[in-house]
Amino acid sequence: MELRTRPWVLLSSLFVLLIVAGFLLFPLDSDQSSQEYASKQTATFKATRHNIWAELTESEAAEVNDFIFEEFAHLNLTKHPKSARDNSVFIVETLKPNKTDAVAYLYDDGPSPPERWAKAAIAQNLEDGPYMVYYMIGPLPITKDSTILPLYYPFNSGRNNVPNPIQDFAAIQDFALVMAEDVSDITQELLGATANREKPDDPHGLLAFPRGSRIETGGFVLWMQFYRPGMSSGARTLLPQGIYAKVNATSSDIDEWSVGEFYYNGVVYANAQEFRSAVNGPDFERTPPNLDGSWTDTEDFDSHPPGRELPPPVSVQPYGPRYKLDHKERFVSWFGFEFYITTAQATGVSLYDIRFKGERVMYELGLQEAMAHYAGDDPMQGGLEFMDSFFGMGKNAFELVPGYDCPAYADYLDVEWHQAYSTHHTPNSICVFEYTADYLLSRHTAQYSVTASRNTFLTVRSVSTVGNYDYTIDYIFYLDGSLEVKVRASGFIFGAFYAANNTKSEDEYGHRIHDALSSSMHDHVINFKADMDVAGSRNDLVRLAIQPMTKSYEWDQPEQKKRNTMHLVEHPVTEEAGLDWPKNSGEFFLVYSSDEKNAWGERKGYRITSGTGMGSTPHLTILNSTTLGDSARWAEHDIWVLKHKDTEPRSADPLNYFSPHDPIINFAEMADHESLEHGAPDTDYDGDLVIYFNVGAHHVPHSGDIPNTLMHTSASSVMFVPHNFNDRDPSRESVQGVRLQLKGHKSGGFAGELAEPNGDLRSRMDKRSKEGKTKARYFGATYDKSIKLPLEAFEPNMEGYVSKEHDVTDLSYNGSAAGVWHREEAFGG
Ligand SMILES: [Cu+2]
Repeated sequence: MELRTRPWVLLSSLFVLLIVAGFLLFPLDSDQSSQEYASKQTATFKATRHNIWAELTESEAAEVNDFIFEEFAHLNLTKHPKSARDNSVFIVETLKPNKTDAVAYLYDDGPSPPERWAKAAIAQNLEDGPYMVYYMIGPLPITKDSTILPLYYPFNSGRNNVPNPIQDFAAIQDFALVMAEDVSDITQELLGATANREKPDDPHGLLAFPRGSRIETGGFVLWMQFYRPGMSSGARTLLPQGIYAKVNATSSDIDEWSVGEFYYNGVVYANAQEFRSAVNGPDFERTPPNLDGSWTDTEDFDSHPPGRELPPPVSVQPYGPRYKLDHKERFVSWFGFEFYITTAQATGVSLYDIRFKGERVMYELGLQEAMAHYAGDDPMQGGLEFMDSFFGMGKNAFELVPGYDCPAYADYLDVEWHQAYSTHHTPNSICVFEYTADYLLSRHTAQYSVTASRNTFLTVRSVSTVGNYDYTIDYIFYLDGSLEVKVRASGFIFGAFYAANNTKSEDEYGHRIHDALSSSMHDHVINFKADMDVAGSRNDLVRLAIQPMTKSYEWDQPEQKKRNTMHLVEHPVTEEAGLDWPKNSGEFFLVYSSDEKNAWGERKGYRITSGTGMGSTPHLTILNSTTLGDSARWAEHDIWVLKHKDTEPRSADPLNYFSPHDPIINFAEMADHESLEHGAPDTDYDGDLVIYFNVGAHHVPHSGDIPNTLMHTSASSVMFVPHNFNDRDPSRESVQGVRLQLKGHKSGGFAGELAEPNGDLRSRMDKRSKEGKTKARYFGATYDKSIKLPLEAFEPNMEGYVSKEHDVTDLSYNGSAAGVWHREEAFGG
């Protein structure tokens, strides 16, 4: 995605950043289209309760904004701030109700919904400068009883604010431009290009982007690197230019900032003049430039290998959806699963009150933070790290491409969010659809019969595009009660400049993937919260180890004195802890109900396991990251178990990015080894557990990541799998499939033990079928009527595709969680 830049914007970001319909099928031979069928379903299907987590409506947001304006008149709030020195309301959104209040409404009969409150982040100048300050506003709707309170309780720092280190965004942009112009003779000499003040995105010009690094002593040190802006595909993160400038930004007054050292081809120069002298000297060692070209194009429109003349197979949904969707309450019901969908600006989609066949499974499931942490021996990659909630995984969940992001038949949901006094409407940014896998859920061949059950699942999908990466985030539900959280990444990598004539350490941090580009290793660690309530909120986490042992059995005597074998050993997890996936998958992490058992006397449980994708889901390789400080301690282990507390609703906050060494939420202080013991008379803990877990990848991009990283191999997931939760496989009652009775009524024996020595299964099936003796008995409905499908069922017509509302967020610092300056006002655009 190309950034939206202004002509005068050289620096598209401070922190970098970036760069980084469902029409349905019409059975034409039927009076009732599936769309009509679906809309009738929708019209009649109602959630039993309100979606108490729903995002503020536009009118609620306006009401909250007006209320703050009146109540906080002393702050001189402006609707069009020109810099961080102006006070303004940045965002308003729903303050999700405390679980303690919500569960009474959800699970007890009678109580009314919990009070509805809003949360606001106000850009506010305190005594020592600009801050982002959190408040809570409510109850809603606004009445004379409503109030505004500082919002402290979700933040274990004890603060409700974070200093905003950037005082004047426009001035920083200008600072970068002046720096670039001061060395234009050098960039012309080495790169054949200069910054273009009149046209910063000139593909033949240069941009300079900084990597902000909050240092422990306060203030910033910025390293800026030159980039080419990219041509047709805007591949600027593939176009680092290998000239870096250090900016001393420790003062909050930009007038006191200065450009210091330069870095090129492994050499540090004390200042621009020393760099210039070296460039003009006889012994200067150049390195080849990193030029744009067709190698960064994301598409090849011209190649025609055999087969490309035909489009590929697609999935269709001939008779309409089988899930029920209450659009208003964002409530979904599908074969025993029920849940509510909501969104937040920072974190995107969350699901609440997930039940399976009427029993509670999870109270909450949702993204907390998406981090990418790089390593390298240059000043940019060496300290580069992104936490994408800062830019907004929800705000940047753009419209989905129908028929591509989701099947043509998917249902879509719109998202609204409220920032700087306006409501942004992103249409079709969440899709819901059923899909049938290309492999079966179960099959069994017996001597006289074969049975096959389709694996049909339900997916809730969104795609968050933050800078250079597109993250596809799926919540997947299976007929047996399993849930999966899966993230796939695509887009341009954030590459490093490869000094091709330098013999030192480039290959230590990645592979050379073009003339002067290194693939730049990095870890993606993406944190989710799963507030598990397995058959109720009282739960226990146990590690069920599969262990080798040597044992003597009485029945083995006297022939076998000792037998080498294995067994199960249960290790209860008795305090808050971070766990890593065990070696050889040698342990099951099980969340058991403390109270509820199945028919066999076994505790009802769900297993948490690294799911499908490329290898086990990772945690951060870097130990005690210098860049991250205390801002993302959740990245240090694979899964975490914590006590549920209303005062710890999230593992992270977007503003952690601003103060990594003193974050507003420090996860390490949440996961602080408190006892999980419950049930004894002297404990007051109720046994309600929260799990945090990570997905992601150790990403070592290779030549195949050019132009874009591919989703099928950048995928990872965590699954929650019923473990004695039911008395037997619950998918039997809902699955669709067929049993073929091959011979008579019997079904005993194994397929290999053939009664007819010469007949293999297939030939017998064929023979019986010809003789009309094979009986096919279906479970679940069958396709019993052929229909004509319109072309749109295969390929939505997107000629002239326009979204009036499509709002590509500015991913610069200005579009981040702390960017509060009104662009038009500030820059006259
Ligand atoms: Cu990556």
